[in-house]
Amino acid sequence: MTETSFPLTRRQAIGGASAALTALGIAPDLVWSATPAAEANQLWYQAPAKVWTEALPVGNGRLGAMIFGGLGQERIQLNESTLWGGGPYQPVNPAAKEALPRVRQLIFDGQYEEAEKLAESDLLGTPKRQCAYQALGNLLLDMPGFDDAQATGYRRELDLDAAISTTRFTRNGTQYRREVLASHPDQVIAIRLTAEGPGRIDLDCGITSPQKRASVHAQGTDGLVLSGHNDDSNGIPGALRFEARLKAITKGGKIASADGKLSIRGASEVVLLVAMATSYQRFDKVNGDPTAITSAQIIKAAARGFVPIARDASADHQALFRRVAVDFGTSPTAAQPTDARIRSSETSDDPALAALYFQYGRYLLISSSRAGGQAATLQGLWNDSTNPPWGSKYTININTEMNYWPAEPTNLPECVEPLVALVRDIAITGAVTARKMYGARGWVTHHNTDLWRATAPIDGAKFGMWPMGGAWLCTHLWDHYDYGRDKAYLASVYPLLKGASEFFLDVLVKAPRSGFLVTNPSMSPENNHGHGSSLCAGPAMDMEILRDLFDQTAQAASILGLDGAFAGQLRETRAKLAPSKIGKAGQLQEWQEDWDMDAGDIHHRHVSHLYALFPSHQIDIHKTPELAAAAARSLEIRGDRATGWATAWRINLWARLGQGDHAHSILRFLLGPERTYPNMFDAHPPFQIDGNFGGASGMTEMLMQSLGDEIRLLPALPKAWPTGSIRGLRARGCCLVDVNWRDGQLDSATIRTTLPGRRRIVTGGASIDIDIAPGRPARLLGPALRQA
Ligand code: FUC
Repeated sequence: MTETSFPLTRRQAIGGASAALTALGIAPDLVWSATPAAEANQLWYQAPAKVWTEALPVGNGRLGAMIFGGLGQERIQLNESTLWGGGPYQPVNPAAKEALPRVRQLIFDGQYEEAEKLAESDLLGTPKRQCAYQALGNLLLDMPGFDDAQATGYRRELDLDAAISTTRFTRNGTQYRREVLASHPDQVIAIRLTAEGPGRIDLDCGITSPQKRASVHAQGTDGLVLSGHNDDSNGIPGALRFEARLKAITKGGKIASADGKLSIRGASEVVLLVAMATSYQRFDKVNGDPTAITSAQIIKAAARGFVPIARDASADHQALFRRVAVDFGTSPTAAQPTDARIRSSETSDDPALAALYFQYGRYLLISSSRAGGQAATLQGLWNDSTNPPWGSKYTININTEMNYWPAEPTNLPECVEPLVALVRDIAITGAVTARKMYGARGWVTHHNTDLWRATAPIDGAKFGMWPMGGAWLCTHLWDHYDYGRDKAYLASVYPLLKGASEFFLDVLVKAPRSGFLVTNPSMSPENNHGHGSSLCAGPAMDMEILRDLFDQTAQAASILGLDGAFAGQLRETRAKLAPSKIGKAGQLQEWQEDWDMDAGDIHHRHVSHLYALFPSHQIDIHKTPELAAAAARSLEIRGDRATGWATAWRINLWARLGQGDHAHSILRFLLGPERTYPNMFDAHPPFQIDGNFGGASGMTEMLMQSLGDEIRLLPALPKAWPTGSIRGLRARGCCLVDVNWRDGQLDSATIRTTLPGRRRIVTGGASIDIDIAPGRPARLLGPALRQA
């Protein structure tokens, strides 16, 4: 490899990847390292982005950039994950504790409208809204005198494997190239502009910001600094300082600065390094020094230069990305630009587009959720507004959880770390909410949280009065253990599980008619049951989440040899929770009463009561066939088409029901132009990233499911993917799974593990019990399943 060449050669990329794996404590032999065909992992286009949902995302978990690929003017929109509105606050409503028994009674008396009114005035947090994630700025690159009409041979692309976006075009016989990446090791956005031949690059470079309290100044002749202060939000004073620092490194030509802009003339190559930081340190601590942070990062990155930065950034990304490789088959449209394929995907099947969407989901998770940083928001990391839809925050009645559905099975467990860190925070702030608003032990979070880890109910009683957000997130803490079986990690999260359980031991109440224990007030998110409100007691989803929470907490206690009496109390309480019921339409009942057909919208996007089927395993086609049939009936009533995330949830559910063709028909809708923007971002609409992650999870569930020590291969393989393979999926209990299929049946599979023991492998009607151990992978041959 020469000094300036990039991307990497195959061997160098894998070498870098395995070194990075070792640093992560992961044995390289447990990782399937693919060297994918470049084009199979690329999004590409023949014209610049006109709007933001055509621009291409790069991210390192903290710094994000959206690249438009403009000709005469390039816009690179910038994000930093801790730039939110407002500052530390505690939204406890002191009136809540006194009003709570009255709201409960109104609900038990069937006075739902009155209950909602009282909850609205006395139970919601103060303020009633949380703070928003916000855009930081834009890097604008102008090529003076450039006439777009002169350009030929235009192509822009995002390489999901190299994690680099490249724009190429020719003008007056000169080929121009721009590469943009977000480096995790070097914590900068790095941009390189090159042109064939000497001295061909003329460039004016500026930074703008939508933030009201921001200003730009030049630093010497080759640097720009954007500094500012975040805004107030819902009456919460802005408490953050932020800074973006740019340095230009040129080869040849001249560089000068004036009026907060850099002007470069006659250069052969330009490298731009951008560092960004805020003063955020924790939800209650905002005294970081963004000037010191960005200065140090720029000095270090500038000393390294573009090629080492790019090489290390790709190797770091590939250590995660290359663990899974997929082939769902090809199609005649596979050679077309990505936007054309999306446009035609509903009418002409494109299995390779589905594979690209799957890998894009993994790319987006790696790019938006890295250890030490913030969890992926409603828009992951990418947001060009100061007032984005739903604040681009954490909606935890489905959306944040969905973001992390693909993380464990598609072999990205490190990306879950920011979610675990978020739960550690909300267990602290949520303990105050539990004590002051409910008079309860433990901790609670409702349907949203933000950078400041607010945990009170918000937005309106009919959306926010749902105390289960923290409990649902706890199931992700358990899953992280169940996949990796690391007891030290389990010990570190056990107090969070225990605290979440304690809250419910204190607030569950006996339903007067049935005598079962229920939550009250609560709701089945965010569905109006048709009797005056969404507020109710003991919706099916709450009972299902609590069964998992209590089971998993008790199991954690027993694995850790702790709290025997407490675990016993959880088991006793679990037995008193209201059970699942089948209603008059043959459906799984969403509420204690058989109200499903009275609901305000029987096609509602939320399918909360089906949590028991997916993501939970409480309902299972083999183990609880009657409930599974009722869940299928509920799904039929709801219908297949919904908003982005809700469509994606339906794919996962039909996959759990073993209905591959049904799951696939919904997937085609998700991949089509109504639910996928040209840049492959999910359309809620507007853009919300959960559908991307939920879609990747749905495809995983079609090909492999794991439950305890059982691994199901091809449980919902659609006819549209007759032959293919997937390598490197992760199953519960430290297993890695490669599957090849042919003519719609299992051809062969390999199961590897770091944890010796017996596993049951199931496919079609066949099953086999095998003993596997580290270094002794099992190779199975299909379709009848025998050991090779
Ligand atoms: C919930 C959903 C909406 C949207 C919002 C962010 O309120 O019901 O569809 O996803 O979260």
